[in-house]
Amino acid sequence: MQKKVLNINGLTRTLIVDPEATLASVLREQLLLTGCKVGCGQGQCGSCSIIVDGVVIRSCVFKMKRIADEAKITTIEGLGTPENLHPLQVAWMAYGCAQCGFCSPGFILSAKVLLDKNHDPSREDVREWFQKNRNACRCTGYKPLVDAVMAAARVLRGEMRKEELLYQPVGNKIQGTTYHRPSALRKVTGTWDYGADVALQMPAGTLRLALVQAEVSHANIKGIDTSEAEKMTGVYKVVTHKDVKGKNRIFGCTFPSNKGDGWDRPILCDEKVFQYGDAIAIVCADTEAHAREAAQKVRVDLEVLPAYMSAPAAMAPDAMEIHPGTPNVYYEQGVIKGGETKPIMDRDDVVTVETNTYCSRQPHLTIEPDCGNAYIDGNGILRIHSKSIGIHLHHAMIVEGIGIAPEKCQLVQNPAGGTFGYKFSPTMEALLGVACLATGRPVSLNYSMYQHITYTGKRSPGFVKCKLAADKDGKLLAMEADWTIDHGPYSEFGDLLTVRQAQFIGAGYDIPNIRSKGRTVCTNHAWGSAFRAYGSPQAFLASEIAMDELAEKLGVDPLELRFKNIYRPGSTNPSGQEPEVFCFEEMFNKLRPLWQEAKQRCRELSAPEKKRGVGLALGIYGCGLDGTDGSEAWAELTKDGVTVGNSWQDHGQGADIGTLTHAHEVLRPLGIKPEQIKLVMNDMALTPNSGPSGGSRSNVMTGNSTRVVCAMLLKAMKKPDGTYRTYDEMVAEKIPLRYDGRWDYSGTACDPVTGQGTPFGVYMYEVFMPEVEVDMKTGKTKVVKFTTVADIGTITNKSVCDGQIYGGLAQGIGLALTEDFEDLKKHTSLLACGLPYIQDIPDDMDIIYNISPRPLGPGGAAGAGEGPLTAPHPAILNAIYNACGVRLYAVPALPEKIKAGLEKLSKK
Ligand code: MCN
Ligand code: FES
Ligand code: FES
Repeated sequence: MQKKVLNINGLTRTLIVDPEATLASVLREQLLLTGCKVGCGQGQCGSCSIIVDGVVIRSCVFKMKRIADEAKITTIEGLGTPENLHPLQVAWMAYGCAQCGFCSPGFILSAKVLLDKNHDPSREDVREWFQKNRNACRCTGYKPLVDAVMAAARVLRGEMRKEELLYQPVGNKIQGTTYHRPSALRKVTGTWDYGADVALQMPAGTLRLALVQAEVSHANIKGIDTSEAEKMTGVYKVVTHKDVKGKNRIFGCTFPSNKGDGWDRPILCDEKVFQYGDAIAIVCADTEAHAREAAQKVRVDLEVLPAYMSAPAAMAPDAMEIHPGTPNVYYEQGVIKGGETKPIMDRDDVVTVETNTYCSRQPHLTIEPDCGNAYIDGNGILRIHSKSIGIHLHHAMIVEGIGIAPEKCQLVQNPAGGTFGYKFSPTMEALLGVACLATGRPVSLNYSMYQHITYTGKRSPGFVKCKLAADKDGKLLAMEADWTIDHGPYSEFGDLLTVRQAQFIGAGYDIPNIRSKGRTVCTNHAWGSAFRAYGSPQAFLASEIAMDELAEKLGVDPLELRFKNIYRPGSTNPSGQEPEVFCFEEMFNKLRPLWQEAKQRCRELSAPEKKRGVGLALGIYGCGLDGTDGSEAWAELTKDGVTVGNSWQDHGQGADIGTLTHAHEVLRPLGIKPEQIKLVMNDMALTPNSGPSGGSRSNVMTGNSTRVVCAMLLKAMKKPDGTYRTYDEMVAEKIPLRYDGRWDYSGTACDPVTGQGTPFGVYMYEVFMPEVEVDMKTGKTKVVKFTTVADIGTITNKSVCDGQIYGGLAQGIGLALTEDFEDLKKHTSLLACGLPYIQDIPDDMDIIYNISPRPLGPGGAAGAGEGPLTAPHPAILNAIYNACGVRLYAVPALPEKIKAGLEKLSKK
């Protein structure tokens, strides 16, 4: 131990510290300065950035012994107060930079040092700075962050006032504007408490948990010996499957035609290990360090079995059933639309192309690792706080497995540092519940980034074949597709993902005749969880490369071929459903002149060493769960305004501003200001079932239910003369103050044999046009410009939509070029998994909105989150082909693959 005298946020403090401890741990754990966020813990993400003597320090890897006495330390808590924010904090709020907000304190402090040194930086200076300081953001696509730094610099130079940065409502209207999200202030001041922060604030006696995890991918468990671990310092209990009171399985919500029963995922492994990282035991101890140490001492006797690490391996005739009794191919989905396709494909006057693509096991790479807490409250209710983006859904999936009456368990969402869909699956909820019940004590569990990456779900790889047939004029006549989804060992939502291929392969085009078939396969690689744009990246990779190949074969421009075939009145999508709006014609017309310019630019800027190319793809996504979907909310008049309650879980996308905007828009006739609307969200004790925040459904579903309940309240307040009753008048007249309501979409889920149905009432439409530069020596590809035309209906909040689209495009660039989680030994950190940093994402990104109000959308809006990640990657692969002639059918397009392709071409 060592005494340190440090100047922290302007005040001299005397601390006793372990010289080997990191600055981050001292700030967070000893001083509870939890504005210092720890993401990777490995110096790779910059979320823990702190200013020490005017230098940006990644405090998670900076040991206390390196800090000189009297060092001046500035944390986010010392930068500005809510009453007097630093211009960077205001700019972060104004430009929508704090989406999940987990990276915000680190970025803001890093930018502060830059602006102290350079009062007038260029955008490139800012980008270089964030690159050099490893500041990583998974949500924003970086461009808004640069905008914010440039704006803050203007304020600091005295060219504008910081008050001018934030949008002030004109005519009391916030819909469609850049009004900041209600959570932004807490995010930029470091007081938005994520799960790991909540854990530090829990009372003494809280047990800290560590998992004993499988280090093989497939095995029979012959015995678990916890005796040595139980004797370790600080250990309270080691929980195994024997302590689980219930079924010890998580329910996978499987479809009736699934060959499994959905009860295949253990909470704690009992008979078998199904994948690397599977939880076998939970050590509950006084400190996290003690729990982790003891976890090493649990002995697990395993009989290792052959591991089937991809779908083809698990489909081999001699492969054993991973879940005995259920075939590895456990769900099949077909499409039968229109007439037979074979006679069309065989015709002499028809042009056909066929692609065979592979979409990878993309990792989510949130900057915040998974974490959660649980306790039993004064009413004997087990309360589980986690990053769940479906609190009611997850409740239904876990209660029977834990062995608790449904009414005795409630889920609550902690502020989440991004999920991008991995939290559509329960991760640690059941583990927390089991540990809390087995010990009777409050518990908390934090994954390290290694655990987070290796033991949360991933995008399921898709092997997709797509054959298109067109007449000589390029009019599509028929499509045949075949797909195989590697869904890892657990069936939850694996059938749904397979249905998504039926819905999206070839979507966007009027294809009258389709015959397709696909299947879900159980493997021993990472379990398949939802990932933004769920299912569509696999589908569009195949059909959007096929469209480019068809254009080439026909000798027509790829934009014009698409234009000829897009949805027009009379068209139906692959599910046989008529699109709710026909917006593609306008979208392509907007893009056409830019496409011509881009082609010209690429020709002009291409050099023998670095070639440029431009590509196209379209993408579509539905807003909702398949078929019938609904959402509940409530609104209550209070003395000070209106309180609105719903369970619109927030990944970071902006559930708060969505709720506020929809409520405010309906309640505006009252003259109510946005700040008079209080939000109560995402706690099963207080908020109703609004459904999960997946499938980009919430802006439509919960936007609508929020509007419905606000309209009910407004109606109740209306007087015969058209004016509105006050709170006191409502009370005096004994008119109810609270209104509970719901909104439903009644569609038909797609049939497993024909794939036909009316799964979604509202869709998002997007066209992607990236420009790339390929280094002809190394094969390294850079996206230098990205233009997209998006139709997401009426805009609810402009900076949210911009941020959703920039962020989605950035993830598409990662999917196309760098990201993967295939090699369990290699792909174990943000860096090794290929997380894009700022220099990997172009600053030159343009969004063109085409606004077609949706008949069923709240105020005409669709969703926004998933559209931008549907098909940016085939567009990038098409651009690579345009640049250098190398045609790739699999992502990521790593430099070595392009280089090999170039070498092959040069030998021709
Ligand atoms: N929105 C809008 N105007 C529209 C459409 C949407 O302002 N016309 C806003 C909504 O109010 C909401 C946001 O855009 O704030 C996204 O809305 P929507 O597409 O309905 O999606 P959900 O709210 O259901 O959120 C989920 C969606 C999904 S499925 C994933 S995955 C995802 C995503 O949104 N993960 C995200 N966006 C993310 N953004 C961040 N920062 N982090 C994640 O983990
Ligand atoms: Fe410190 Fe990532 S760099 S948490
Ligand atoms: Fe940057 Fe979410 S806002 S990681």
